[in-house]
Amino acid sequence: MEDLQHLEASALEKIKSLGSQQDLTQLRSELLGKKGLLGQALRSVSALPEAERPGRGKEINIIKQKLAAALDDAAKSLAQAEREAKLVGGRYDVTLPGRRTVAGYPHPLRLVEEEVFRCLKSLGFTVANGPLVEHDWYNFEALNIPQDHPARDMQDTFFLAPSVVLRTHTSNVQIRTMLAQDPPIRIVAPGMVFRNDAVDATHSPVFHQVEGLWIDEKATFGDLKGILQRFAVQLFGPEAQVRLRPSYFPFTEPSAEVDVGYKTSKGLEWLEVLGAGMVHPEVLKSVGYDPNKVQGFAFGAGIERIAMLRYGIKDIRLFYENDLRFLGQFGGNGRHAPGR
Ligand code: FA5
Repeated sequence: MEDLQHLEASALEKIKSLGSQQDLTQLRSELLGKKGLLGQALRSVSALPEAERPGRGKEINIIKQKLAAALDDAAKSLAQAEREAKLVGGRYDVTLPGRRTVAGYPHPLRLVEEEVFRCLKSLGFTVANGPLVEHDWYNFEALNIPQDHPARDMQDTFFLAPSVVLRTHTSNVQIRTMLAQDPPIRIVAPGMVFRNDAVDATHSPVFHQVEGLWIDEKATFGDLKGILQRFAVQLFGPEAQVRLRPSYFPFTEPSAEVDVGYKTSKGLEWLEVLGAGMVHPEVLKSVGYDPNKVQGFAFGAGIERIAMLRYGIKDIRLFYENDLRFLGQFGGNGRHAPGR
């Protein structure tokens, strides 16, 4: 009995003073392993008189459980102590300020697109999309631009096959939407468009447009002007002005080019940002609408041109060069600019 009490006390003492996980593994095997002290004690039970054996065996097992529990507790404390030691004194300096990850930021063209959506959604417009690779009929013919019509020269076209084009404008979505649903219609259709234009500071062969279309029984040119003015104010501030110049599009009559006026040190300057007009009766007929019953207007704006005006960017090519120093100036007021 006494020898068992001694064994327990000295084992607990050793457990308390353990310094590492390695020592703990060693001690666990010395005490509880097959050839360990408690194993030996159990084996020695058989040498005792039969009457003493059960009591002795029970005693040894109780001690075995106590020591196993004490070893488990010690393992947890050691692991915790080792983690803390690593953090404070080891490879990690917890007092160093954190390294900031550079968050992504929206592209300025995306920001403008979102602003346009915000303006038009509040007027009940919903977003519609259409294909970039388009059949000639949706891009031209249904928009009252027949084969050999001189108006096709206005939009130099990339042909993929004799009747398949990269869409030259987002107006194809007008046709697809009107074919798919009955009036009233109020959609805004953003996306990429393609033209065989030479690159310069204000032209790119791939650019973005956003199309608007409103068809119902009485949508008027006055409504169109009102929307465009609202559009200009939302995008360029309360002093922005809108100027409509008579123009020609085969799919609208009357048609207008719309310029936005903005203040510079030299006075008011104007930049053409969109084309617009009342949807031509021939277009309404081509989608099966009755021009005597419904009418409406459409407009198509160049996103790049709006972004150039809004942010004072002089060269359209900057949008596509992916220079992070340029792109980082727009999202979240430049807070995420690289290198900060
Ligand atoms: C059109 O594309 C007509 N579909 C717009 C329209 C829609 C008129 C609905 C009436 C009704 P336009 O070719 O003018 O029109 O182009 C529209 C806008 O796209 C221009 O005002 C300009 O802002 C922009 N744009 C045109 N060509 C380029 C180019 N190469 N690079 C960048 N922006 C361009």
